[in-house]
Parts: sequence; C-alpha cells; structure tokens
Amino acid sequence: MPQQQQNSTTRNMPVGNYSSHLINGQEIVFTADNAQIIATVYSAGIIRFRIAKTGFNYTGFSYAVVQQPQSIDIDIQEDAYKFIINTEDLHVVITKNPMRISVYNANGELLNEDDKAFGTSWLGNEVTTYKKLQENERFIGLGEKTGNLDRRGKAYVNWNTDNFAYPTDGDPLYLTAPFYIGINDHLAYGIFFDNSHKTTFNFGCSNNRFSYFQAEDGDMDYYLIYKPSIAEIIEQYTWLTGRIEMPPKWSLGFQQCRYSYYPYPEVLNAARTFREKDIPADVLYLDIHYMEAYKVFTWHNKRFPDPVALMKELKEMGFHVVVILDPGVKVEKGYDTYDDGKAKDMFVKFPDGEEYQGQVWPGWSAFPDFTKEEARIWWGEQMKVLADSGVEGYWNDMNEPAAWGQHMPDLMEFDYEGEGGTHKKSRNVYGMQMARSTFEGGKKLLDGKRPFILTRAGYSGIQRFAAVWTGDNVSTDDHMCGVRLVNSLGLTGIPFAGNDVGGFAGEASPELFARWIALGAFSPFFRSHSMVNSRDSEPWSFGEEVEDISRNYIKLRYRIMPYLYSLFYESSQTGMAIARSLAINYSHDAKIFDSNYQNQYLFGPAFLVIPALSTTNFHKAYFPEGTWYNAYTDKLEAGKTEKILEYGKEVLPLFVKAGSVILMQNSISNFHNQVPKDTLETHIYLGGESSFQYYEDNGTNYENKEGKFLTRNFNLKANSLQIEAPQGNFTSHFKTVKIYIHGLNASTKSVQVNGESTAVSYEHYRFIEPVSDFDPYHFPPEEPLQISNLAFVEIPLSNNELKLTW
Ligand code: MIG
Repeated sequence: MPQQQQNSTTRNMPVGNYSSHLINGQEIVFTADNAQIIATVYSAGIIRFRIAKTGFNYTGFSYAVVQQPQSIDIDIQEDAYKFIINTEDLHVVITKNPMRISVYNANGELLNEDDKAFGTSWLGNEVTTYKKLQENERFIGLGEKTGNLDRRGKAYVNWNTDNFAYPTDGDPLYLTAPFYIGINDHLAYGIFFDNSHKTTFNFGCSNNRFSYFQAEDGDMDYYLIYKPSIAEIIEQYTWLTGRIEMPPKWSLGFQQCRYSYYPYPEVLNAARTFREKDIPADVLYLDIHYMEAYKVFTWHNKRFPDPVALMKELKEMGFHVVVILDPGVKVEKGYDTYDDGKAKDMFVKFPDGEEYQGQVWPGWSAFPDFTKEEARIWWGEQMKVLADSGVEGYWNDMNEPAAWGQHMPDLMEFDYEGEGGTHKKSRNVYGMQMARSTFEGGKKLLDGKRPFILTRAGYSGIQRFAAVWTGDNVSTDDHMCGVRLVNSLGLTGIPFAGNDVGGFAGEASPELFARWIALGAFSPFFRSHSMVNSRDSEPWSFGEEVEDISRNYIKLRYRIMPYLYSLFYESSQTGMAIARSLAINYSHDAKIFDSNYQNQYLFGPAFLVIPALSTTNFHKAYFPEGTWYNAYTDKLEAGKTEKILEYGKEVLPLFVKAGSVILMQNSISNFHNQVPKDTLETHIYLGGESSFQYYEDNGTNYENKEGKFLTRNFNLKANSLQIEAPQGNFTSHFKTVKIYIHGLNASTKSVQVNGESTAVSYEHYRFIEPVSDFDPYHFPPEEPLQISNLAFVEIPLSNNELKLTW
C-alpha cells in the first residue's frame, strides 16, 4: 500500500509506473503504482487530468467549471512505452514507466512536459505537479496577483485574505484564480488547476528546474488548454468556467464611493455636487455606516430614516445606490436575520454542531454557509428589505471571509453542495458563493432588472456573478500601476474589474488623483473610493484644475460608451478581456514584458493606454507592432519603437491603433434618466483593417436574453468602411452616423457613400478640453491637444448596409 500518513520520514511519492487502463470514450482511466490518473478530453484544445492516490475520494464537483466534455473526434494509440491522444489541436503523450505527461500541439511542438522524475507527486496529503521549466518560458495570469507581468522566478499562494493596504509585492490577496498561461517561444498554453484548497504556484522560484502547482490537500485536477493565440486560450478557459452576463449599463458609468457617506444628507450632497459641477456619475455607495450597529439587512434609523424617499430622490438625480453587504451576521437574540438564520440552520458550524462565531464589524458574528443552496436562497430573501427601498446594487466585502485576527479555525465545516468540506477546502470558494447568492437574490427581487454585484473575494468563475475590485490599495503611484492586477484578472477570464481610483488607504496628492482618474476612465470598473477619516476625495476635492481633469476624463468615459458596452458584449460571448494586457496581442514581443512597459495595455482593440506616474511629466512608452495615432492630435507613432513622452497631469498618454473603429456618443450625466443624442460618432483610423462588432440593448433588463438586442459589424478596410445591416430584434437609438476619418489626406473633397459622391466636411476635434489652470509648458501651443481639420461625413443610419469608400 502507498504511504498514507505524513510523518517526519515522508518522502516525495510520484505516481509511479503504469499497471492498467480502461478507455471510456474520451476518457482513459489509468492505474499506476501509487495513483489513478483520469485523462479526459473536453474539447479539441482542452484535456483534463485528475490524479489521485489510489481511490478517488471526491465527486469531481467543481464550483468553477460549467461544462461537460464535448463529444469530438479523438484518436488514442498505445504501444509498449506510451499512450498517445490526438485531437485537432493536441498531441498528448503519456509514458508508462514511469507515468509522465507531455503535451504538444498538433504540429508536434512541445507545449509543456512533466519533470521527468517527479511529474505528479505527493508529500503526505500535499499534491504537486512539476513541469519542466523551459528555457524561454514566461508565465502570466493567476488573476489578482502583485508582481511583474511575467511571473517567472516568483511563487504565489492562493488563500483568500483580507490584506489591508497590501504592499505592492503582497501575497496572497483577496481572490483565487488558479489559471495561468505559459508562453514558450512562439507558443502558449493555459493551465487551470481546479483545487479550492490553499494552492501554491511556483514559476521557477528558488529553483531552476521546474515550475509547479501544488495543493495542500485534495486531488490533482488540472486542465491543459492549447490554442494558437492567448485570446483563444482565454476563450477556451472561459468556455469552461463561464463568462460575464451583460451588466446594467449604469454600472459602466462613474461610481463614487467613500467609507462612508452618512447621514443621508451627505449622500444627497454628493449627488447634487456631481450635477452642479457637470461631472457625470451614475453610482453612489453606502459603506458600513448605513446599517444599525453593522447589522446586515438593516437601515440605521437615525442616519437613514427614510431609505425609500432617499433612493427615489437619488434616482431622480440619475443615481443608483450600491450598498455594502458583509457576510458576518451579528449574534444577537431578537435580530431577525440572526434568529431566522439560526433557526433554519444557515450558519457555518464546528464538527460538533456548534455555531462558529468570529468577530467582525458587528462584534461576534455567525457566517452563512454560502456553499449550501438553502443558505444562498435564504440570503437572497434577506435582501428584500434593501431591494424594497430601491437598491439595485450590492457590494460584497469581507467575504474571504475576513474575521479579526485573520485565522479562522480550519476544522469548521461547510456543506459544499452536500459533499462536505472543512474551512481548508471551502475558504477560497466562499466569497464566490456569496456573490452568487447575492446575484441570484438580486435577480429575483428586481422585477427583471439587472442587479450589479461587486465582490472582493472570488474563485475562478466569479465572473459569472460579479465585478471585482482589488481591495484596499494605497494612494501611491505603485498602486496606481496596480492596473496590472486588473489586466491580470482580464487574462484570467475576469474582465469586469478595477481598483480604487485615488487609492483606498493613505491620501492622494492632486497630481496622483489626476493621473489616476484619467486612467480609471479606461478601466472596466471605474470607481473612486477612500478610507474612513481620510481627506475628501471626490473629483472636486483636489482643486479646480484636478476637477477639470476629472470632468474631462469622466466625460470621455461616457462618450466611448457605445464602444465600451460592445466590449462587454464581446466579453460575454468570448471571455475576452476588456483591459488587455499587451501579452494578449503581442505575446511574443519581449519588450512588452520590460518593467518600463508592462503596465501598458489595450482598452478594447483600439486604445493603447500608457499609465503615467504623478511624479513626472516624462513617460517611457513602447509602441508595439502597428502604427499608432496620438488620440489627441492624430500624430502618428511607428510601431516597435520606444519613446519618451512628455505630458503633464492634465493628459493621459493615449493612442489608437491604425485600422481601428471606435464608436462614440456625446457625453451625458448618467444612464438612468439621460439619453445621448441620436448621432453615433464613428471614428475610423486609416492604415489598417479590422472589424468591430457594435452591440446595443436597453441596458437595464434581461430582454436581451430573449433576443432584444442588436449587433452590427463595422468592417474597416484599406479604402472602405462597411457598416453591415444590423442583426437582432432591437431598434437602435442612433439615427445618424457621423463618420470621422482619421488619417484621410486633407485635400480630399469627397468620398463615396453607397457609391454616390458625398462632400467631406472638416472640423477641429478634441478628445478633452483644456483645463482651467492652463499651463503652456505642459500643453505646448505648437502641439495643441486638438485634431485640426478632421474629416467627417454625417449620414442617416438606417437598417440598410452602408458603405463608405475613399
Ligand atoms: O474592514 O467597509 O475593502 O473598501 O470601505 C474594512 C469598510 C472593511 C474593506 C473594504 C473597503 C471598505 C471597508 N472594508
């Protein structure tokens, strides 16, 4: 018998040699000396390996995976030394003595192979898969992790943790996404290690032999994904773990948070100030002070005596409110939520059946067992008091779960969908299940409207339920570069993410806030937040100049909404990131991993964003392959070049890829009670080709799921733009299209619209307005931030195809 107990003489135990196998369709079950291996082909590009010490003792249930194996053509071969599994994309070799796995693409190029001695091994109950470190291998992904874009040489732990004011190399943080992408010369592959226990990923850290992924307990269970591009690898990964649903459009607007706005006149005051100052915003947050003694599902009756009236007044001003929900339920007889939860057996317990209690904001608290369906439904029902007040957004905080002291006892027991699990197995999925419960509860209560859920903790698949923010960051430039965490979440199938603009802990300087709010406008989730008792940090709190800068970029955010909303749709269909690390499109260009450039990203396919520090006006930039338009001036930058840019805090370095289509509208103050003009501004950037799929629906409810939406392809070629007829069952708000032709020869007098010659008009165009404290040094007059004489044609937009040629 294999060794079962860990003791001081435990040595590494690999799976050993092959002894027998059984083929079951797309699955092969191997028995080896010390383990069983189940290899299951999920799709042409995905193979799953489950490896357990002899005798699987689990159901194979996963909170992350939403797919079953697809039935496809595969070919299995066996000889004296090995098995081979071939699919359209994969060539997998499993040797017999010892049992080791190597994965190649269909051309026979090596993607990834086991360490020849260790492969998958155990040290006691700890299971590890060792992969040979390849010479030029890089590692990206793993979700919300600090550190460089290329994670080689580093190791990371997944153990959801309330990490207040985390250092810029802090680990672990709040969320677990055990999926990474290895990049090997010209190839890339993905590995998703679906084990909810504490896991460690080592990318050649403190060793030069292997990378490995390891779990404290449970079985080895990983999916190896191969496709030719990283975008397709993400598409496959999110096929497995699910994708976002279209969020309510208001949640893509600017969101203002603070710990905390209370009593209620403070909230109204913030709302009015946004409107008076003409700064668009859609959301205000209520942090923990809205509750009575921090009791979840209560309103503090002095601070918020009439929430219904408050929500109504805020809605009239175009604001949605998002309220915080912490999982800890105050232990207090006579408090409905606690009494009811206890009576119905909804809380996490010790193995002897006693309720677990930990201290959080309300004092001693019990924790709903979100891994139990009844508890999720129960929690959703508790939300009624908030939904009845008009709340449509819910913010799940402290759901790692956090408790003072940060050491919850491991013996606690969870339902884990009936399978049972200790704290060790359940912790990393707890936050995700809370978000799921909140999302499903919200859907039931909101009469068909889309709820918005924001979560701090999560596990792979969290994207199906909630947006994610990166917790308690700090007001420093380094933390602003925490956009890298957001981009990394995007690599891991979690596109709807952002960080606290301005920084949560500490106090932003005006320069830092200006830089950060401009950057935030190009973040999928755009929210400013700050710590209790810190300085005011609304866009107007840093002086007039920063107020102007904030207005500029928040307005720009609202103007690009037709583009951005379409990107959310794309993501809902393919899992594609919205803020795209350059590693997605330029995976094999070593420059993009350079620490000077690793923060740069594409926002959708068109915008190249260069995060700029607050301490300098000089910014190193790298332009990857292609040609790049300066977004403000239309000046061209050649690809594959490095450059030092000079921009004061008024301006975010922003470029547009030649060959792009960007769809815009005029700025509005909010999405609740304002509509843009019916002109769809279509910016095309000559010098390349692309196709952009525009998406539109009503932005508020689930009629889109019944086909009430439209898509419309904008196909840009070297000499033409084709706007295809719309598809779908929705009437567009836009009646006119104003096509701006960037890069058109300025002497062009006419273009062809559907074959008919049409005069071109010219106008000056600004992405942003000059700020009040105009500084000619930072805003050089010889290079005004304006596109002079931008060509355009304005034409009616019908449901017919439209073709523009020049
Ligand atoms: O113990 O609710 O990350 O955004 O403002 C701190 C108060 C609890 C942590 C969250 C932060 C929030 C704060 N919360």
